[in-house]
Amino acid sequence: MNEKFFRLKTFEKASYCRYFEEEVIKNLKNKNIKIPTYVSAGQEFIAASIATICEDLKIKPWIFGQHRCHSIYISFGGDKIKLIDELLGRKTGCTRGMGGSASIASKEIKMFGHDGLMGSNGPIGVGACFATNHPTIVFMGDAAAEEDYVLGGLGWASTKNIPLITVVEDNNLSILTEKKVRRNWEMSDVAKSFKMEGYNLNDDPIDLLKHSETFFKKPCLLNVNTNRIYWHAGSGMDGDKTFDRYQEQKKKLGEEAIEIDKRVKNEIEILWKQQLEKQ
Ligand SMILES: Cc1ncc(C[n+]2csc(CCOP(=O)(O)OP(=O)(O)O)c2C)c(N)n1
Repeated sequence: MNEKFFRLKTFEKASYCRYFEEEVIKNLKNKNIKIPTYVSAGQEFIAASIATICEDLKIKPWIFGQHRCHSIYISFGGDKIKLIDELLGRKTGCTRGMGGSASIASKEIKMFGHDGLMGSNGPIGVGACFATNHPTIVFMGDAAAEEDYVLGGLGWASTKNIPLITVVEDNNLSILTEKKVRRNWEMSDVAKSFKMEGYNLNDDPIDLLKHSETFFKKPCLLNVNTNRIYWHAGSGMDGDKTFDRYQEQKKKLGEEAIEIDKRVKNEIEILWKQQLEKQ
């Protein structure tokens, strides 16, 4: 895939995710959204890059996300109106207003909702992939990856050589506890010890593209270092010095990205306004 095309396509997806989340923050603050909400701003280049790669491969994977999954749903083509409605608790939401932010499911894009038990999507995704041999992606956080049942699933995936990608969105935090307090090991090494491909990389789209050669050919684990902008389940911020991949990519890509950014911001603001007026 042409590198510039890939970067711009990924940037456009990330842009939809970012402006969607900015509206989520506004609507949490003004209490239009009344449920616990997990915001993925800052981490959107992971799902955006992998979704762009899957489109290029013409593969529609099954997706097992965790609670912080708005960007996954949007990047893989989930209906944004249904997500707005879900967050507003409406029956027209993607999970009929019953799943909320943390359990987003979609038959259209084959995304399975999370049950709230951190890391449970790991072995469930492995089981689905093993039973069907359908290309599957499990997304989880760096804390979820520490759960024992995640490890059992990874061992099985490696032994059975199934078309599974496990993506650890490593924002270094479990709620507010840093990784260095919790453990002295890396998930990429754990994957290697299970004799599967294991990589430790950044959320720069090109880094992700470079590690995509084995996607769905054999099981692999990507530990992707990233940054969360907003606090767990709320609208507090981790600090204004947090590295922001979105701003970095916008600067790097220049005029074309600025155009995309403006167009998408406008589109998303209108979408939210229209949905809110339907109340
Ligand atoms: C088995 C289990 N333990 C604890 C919790 C409470 N809990 C919910 S989210 C969370 C932190 C999740 O961190 P991580 O997996 O890194 O994802 P992030 O929120 O950073 O995206 C915790 C401890 C839970 N839901 N399930």
